[in-house]
Amino acid sequence: MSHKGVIEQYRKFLPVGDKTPVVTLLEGDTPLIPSKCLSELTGLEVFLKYEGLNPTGSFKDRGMTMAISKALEDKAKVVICASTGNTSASASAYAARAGMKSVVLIPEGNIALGKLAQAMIHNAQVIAIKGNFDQALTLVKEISQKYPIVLVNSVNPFRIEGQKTASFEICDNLGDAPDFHAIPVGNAGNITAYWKGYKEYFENKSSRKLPKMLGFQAADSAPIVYDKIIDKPETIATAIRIGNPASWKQAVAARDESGGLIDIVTDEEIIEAYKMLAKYDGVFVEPASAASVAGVIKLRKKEYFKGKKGRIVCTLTGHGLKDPNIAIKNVSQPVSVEAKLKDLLDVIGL
Ligand code: AN7
Repeated sequence: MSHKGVIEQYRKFLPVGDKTPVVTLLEGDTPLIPSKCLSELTGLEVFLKYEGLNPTGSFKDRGMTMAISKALEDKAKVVICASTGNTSASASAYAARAGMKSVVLIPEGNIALGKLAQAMIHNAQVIAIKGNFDQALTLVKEISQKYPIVLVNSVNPFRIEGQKTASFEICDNLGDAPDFHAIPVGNAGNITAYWKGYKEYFENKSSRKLPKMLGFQAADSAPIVYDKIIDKPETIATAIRIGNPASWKQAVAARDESGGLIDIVTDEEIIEAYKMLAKYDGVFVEPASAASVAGVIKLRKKEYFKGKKGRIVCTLTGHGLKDPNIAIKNVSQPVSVEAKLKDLLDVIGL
């Protein structure tokens, strides 16, 4: 049977009824790709959950199909979010499909080009604020409390419900939960959602074990690791440039209940993993997504996996095409030659 989106696929695990109008772009059903280089490196079986293949190029679509469907059920006309880019891309696409207006607040100068283009072409009202994501989130929370506008950030519980379906897919794919699950952490909605999904599948006897959750924050945007709000978060991975995550407590619970950890990865480690995935596995992700892989590489160096067996799943949260500038900046540049065979052969080395 062809895939009909995450709501139809996992309806019995989701708070939807017969009357819920399902707004879907057929998100989900993303590939779980074996990683040869990471499996060799760690000695465990490593898989990449490639969420960049969702309709708007990130995992946010799983949550947005739920948030927008429920907003439509409640007859909402306008939705709002703060975003480092992917939430706004997804919200604007699903709102467009539902015939709703979307308003998105982004931190001026700190959003990847592709994401900005998405929100704009989907007809969102895009407002760049002279501040960071955390300030934008505070503002949209206040607006949604005072006016008839539905907030579709991950503080909206339907977002978490939709995003937990990624865990279900992984378990269905592997026949069980993995032993370790590595994931980037920004606003901490996704680690919360995955852990909820793994627990529900386990309780439903659809899986026999629970993974240890391994979360990774960028080194200068790591409030959970340092247990303090970061007023001026910085990182090349703009998607996770967040200093006061909304789902902070839930992320800590996921870490502690699962016996996992939340650690930092530096921008250098992120870029190294980003390039490695593209070069050896043929998988192009945006920098924030590479944080999960950078984390696994870091843990391997610290011998965390030594003597351990089993499977590691790394979530790759967004597509590399979201942020082409970063790719171009971090590799050698194309050479320019005359349109002559001899010149060309010289350059190729033939
Ligand atoms: C590619 O779009 O917060 O820990 O506003 O885009 O659930 O926040 C994006 C987050 C990881 C972190 N990878 O997930 C937004 C936003 C990518 C992301 C994260 C984001 P959360």
